[in-house]
Amino acid sequence: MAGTSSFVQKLGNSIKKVSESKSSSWWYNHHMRAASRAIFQRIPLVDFVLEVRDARIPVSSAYEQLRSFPSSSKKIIILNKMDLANNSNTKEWMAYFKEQNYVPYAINSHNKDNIKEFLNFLQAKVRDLRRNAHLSNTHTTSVMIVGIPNVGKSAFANSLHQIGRITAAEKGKLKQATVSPHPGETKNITSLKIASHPNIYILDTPGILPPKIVDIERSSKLALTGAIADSLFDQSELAQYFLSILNLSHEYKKWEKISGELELDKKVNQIMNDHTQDVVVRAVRQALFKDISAFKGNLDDEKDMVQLIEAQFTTLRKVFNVNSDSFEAANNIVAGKLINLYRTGRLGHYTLDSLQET
Ligand SMILES: Nc1nc2c(ncn2[C@@H]2O[C@H](COP(=O)(O)OP(=O)(O)OP(=O)(O)O)[C@@H](O)[C@H]2O)c(=O)[nH]1
Ligand SMILES: [Mg+2]
Repeated sequence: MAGTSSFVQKLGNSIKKVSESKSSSWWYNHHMRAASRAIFQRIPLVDFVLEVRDARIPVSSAYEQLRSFPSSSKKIIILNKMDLANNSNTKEWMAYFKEQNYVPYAINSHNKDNIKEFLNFLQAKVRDLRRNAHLSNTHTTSVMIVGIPNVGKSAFANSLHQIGRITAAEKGKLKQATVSPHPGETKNITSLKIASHPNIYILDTPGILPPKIVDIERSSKLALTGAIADSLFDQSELAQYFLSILNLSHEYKKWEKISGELELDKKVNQIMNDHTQDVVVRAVRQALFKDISAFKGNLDDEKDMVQLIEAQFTTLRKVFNVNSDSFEAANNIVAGKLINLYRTGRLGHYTLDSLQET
């Protein structure tokens, strides 16, 4: 997309440089290699594979190791974090995957009703399997969750376990998978029970990225959604890339009604006295709306986009009340705060993979 491409290039090249600075890729270390092998060996043994992807990047978050695995009714594509993606884009992606003969399912792992519906769907699949394969009533079904890091595999597994049809005693006894905002949290394959009579077990697995990601745009999207560790590249570059997306979207227009409510200085004072996130979110939205609306340049022109983003950083330093001796350090703090708001869905809903480009 014109207007975002220079930011994609900058961020993507930074990520590429880090990955090439080590003899083997920094994200594909020996832990990942071992986990990848263990997962691959188990795939033929399980009854279902749930490939968890990020609904914001339905293609860029594909688990490449599954490519050599034949597409079958055994595999279900989960578009998780649907609450963070653009709703109508998710519907279009669902239709696309169905057309391609995949079985897709969009999920918000934090939503109980959503998880309940998915459990019903999965149990119907399990019943079909048992009938078609003439399995005995005592057959235990195993379902493996796979995917790239940080797409919400463990959160999904935990929710299925918590909502699952097992006794309270079993829930109390059984362990939980660790969930974290940072990629690479899960290190081992963990089994969680999600249904009894007949038993269904779910296997949570470590997130795996391919050893090399050659596509610069793809690595930028993976970085923005949180699949690649933040410590490995410049947070300002990431925030600039996000702002270039926000500035070209329609999301900020929804913030018009809050734009005239309070002057920025008063707002900053209020933030200093009130640390609830709501006030900060409103102030950030208001500031971004004002800057974009007042901007007279052409946002398809990269120079103009750079100028707007510089102005937005200046405003955001005030909104977040960041004072630092170094300009660079201040911008990094602003970037970290902005990215955190984006990743928790408080700065709009964006689907970064475009169906038209597929
Ligand atoms: N908004 C939203 N956040 C989610 C959802 N699912 C998971 N998360 C969050 O995403 C982050 C990553 O979740 P995890 O379950 O640890 O991800 P993972 O895929 O297991 O990550 P690795 O173990 O590193 O491969 C956490 O902060 C979760 O709370 C969802 O459906 N919506
Ligand atoms: Mg995990």
